[in-house]
Amino acid sequence: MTKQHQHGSLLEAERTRVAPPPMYRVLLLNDDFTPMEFVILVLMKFFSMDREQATRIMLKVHNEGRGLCGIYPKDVAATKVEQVCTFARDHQHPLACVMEEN
Ligand code: NFA
Repeated sequence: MTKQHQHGSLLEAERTRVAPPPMYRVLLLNDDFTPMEFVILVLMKFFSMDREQATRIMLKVHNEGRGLCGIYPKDVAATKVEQVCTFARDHQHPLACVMEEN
């Protein structure tokens, strides 16, 4: 490493390091109509959960009003929300999915 590759006392790799992307929580919200089994299927299909994990999150949403599905960069979180909302609407269920900045 020669002098031309430094600015002040910082190496190039340190100087050009960027901040980590802002992360977003994706949550499911409870309602009185969407079947429990449908919510479990959503968690398995879009959040890669096994049935046991999906059942735990579904029951948390059912009992507490909302539950965390995952934490992702903004574009990934927005895509998950869109996919879940579209899938729910396609099956005539009112299931709501939202994202929140961490
Ligand atoms: N509360 C819904 C019911 O009793 C189940 C549900 C769970 C809906 C989680 C939405 C989210 N059928």
